[in-house]
Amino acid sequence: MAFTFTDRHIEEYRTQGYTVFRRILPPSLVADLRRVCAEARGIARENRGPQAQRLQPIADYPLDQQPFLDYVELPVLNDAIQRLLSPAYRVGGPRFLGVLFEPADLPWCTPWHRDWRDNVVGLDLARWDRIFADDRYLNQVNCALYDDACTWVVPGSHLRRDLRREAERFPDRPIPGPDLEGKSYIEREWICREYVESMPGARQLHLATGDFCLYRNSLWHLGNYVPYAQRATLHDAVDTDEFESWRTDIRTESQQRVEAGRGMENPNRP
Ligand SMILES: O=C(O)CCC(=O)C(=O)O
Ligand SMILES: [Fe+2]
Repeated sequence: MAFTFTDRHIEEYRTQGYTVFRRILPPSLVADLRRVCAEARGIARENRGPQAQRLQPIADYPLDQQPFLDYVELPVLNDAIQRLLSPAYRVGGPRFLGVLFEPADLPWCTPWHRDWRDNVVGLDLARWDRIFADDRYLNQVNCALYDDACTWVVPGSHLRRDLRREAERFPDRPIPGPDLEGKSYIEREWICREYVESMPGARQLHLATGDFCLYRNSLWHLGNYVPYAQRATLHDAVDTDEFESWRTDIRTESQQRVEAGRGMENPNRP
């Protein structure tokens, strides 16, 4: 059935921190995007090795940009985003957008995190704290070109700071991922799964081909990856002027704080 926008999308986005526009991409666009993303996977692995998680932003690479522009301009998608939020919101597009891939060799997962708070080196945490519950900021997209069950979230956590049980589970900063050193393929798969499920309230997102998930990246979330599950998932923003200029300011400020030796409590990923 063709995608239709409903009030349920609004309610999910507000209360759970994410909603899925099921099968919103038409099959012809999925086919075009798959073709160009297969090339993107090759570039990502050439540049960053077999375990590369992503290529981003797509505009920086010698790829056919047209399928990504077709995605940005898709009328049904823009209509749904504007009904959910307002006409001030737009799809990020190639200058922002990346593609997430499966690893070639071994399972791994990211640490549990809230984006920006936990993975921007030098960030002044007060800057994140001031905007984390404001819908104009921190809207992120995973749009699946193959069925994708990599992402896990704690629904509703976008509305609040950490609960005591979450702080008790992850007392250290930066938040550690699982220790996979020297482990075999299957051991890594098991250890990651245990790590993922150790977060109270964790829920697995199941996206099917053509699904567009819009989520607050202030949610507790992570990505859990196995080489046998082929993945090409567009990773984008739903952007606003406010979020765009906040990102620019934060990058400059964080860089300055690093140079001054401050704000090192949150560098999950250097
Ligand atoms: O792979 C995913 O779906 C999530 C990745 C993620 O959260 C990140 O890299 O910050
Ligand atoms: Fe993230």
